Amino acid sequence: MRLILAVTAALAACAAQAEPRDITADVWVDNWFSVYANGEMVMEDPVSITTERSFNAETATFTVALPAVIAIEAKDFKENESGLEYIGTGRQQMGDGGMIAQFKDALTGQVLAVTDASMKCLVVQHAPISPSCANETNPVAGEGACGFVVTDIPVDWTSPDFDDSDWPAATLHSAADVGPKDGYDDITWDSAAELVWGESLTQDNTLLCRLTVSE
Ligand SMILES: [Ca+2]
Ligand SMILES: [Ca+2]
Repeated sequence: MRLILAVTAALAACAAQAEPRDITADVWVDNWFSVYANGEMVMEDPVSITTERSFNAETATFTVALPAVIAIEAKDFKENESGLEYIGTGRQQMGDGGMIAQFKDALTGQVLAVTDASMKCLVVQHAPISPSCANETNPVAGEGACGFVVTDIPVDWTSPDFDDSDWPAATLHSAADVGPKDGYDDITWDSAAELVWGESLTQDNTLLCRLTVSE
């Protein structure tokens, strides 16, 4: 009897903890993103990364049990593994990234989580290894300054159980450095929400980031 009561109490506690909540997310990424909540994809940037000047912000509401691990894949556009864009034109450059997001209780509007220095971001594509690649007349991915570093994506990186303790913290970047525009200006950002990326806005091209939304 005591065992049954204990099990019942444990189930009740579990059910209370897992009560689903409606979360509204605002996300802006230069240039493309997808968002997972407790391992389920809940948002995907509808504007293709190959769209020039893709600076849209997206807002979506999804249902998830709290606390929820939010996993964001963020990509700065690159034409190939060299990390460059506009290759072979007068505008050939490394291009830069940047991201900001906030997660609110959909009913009350209370901000429950934001992008800031407490989140974790693993860079999985870094290129070019030297900025001088952007000055080459014939930049070849993988050669010299145009080398690249690719990190394997852990298969379960969106899972709430994934251990990100050895991932680096996100790096904060100023609005002046990121130059956020277009969709960014359509959102009222909470003062705690920070622009983040890897250490390099230009050379860190694909990031996996994780943060937790709690009550
Ligand atoms: Ca970009
Ligand atoms: Ca870049």
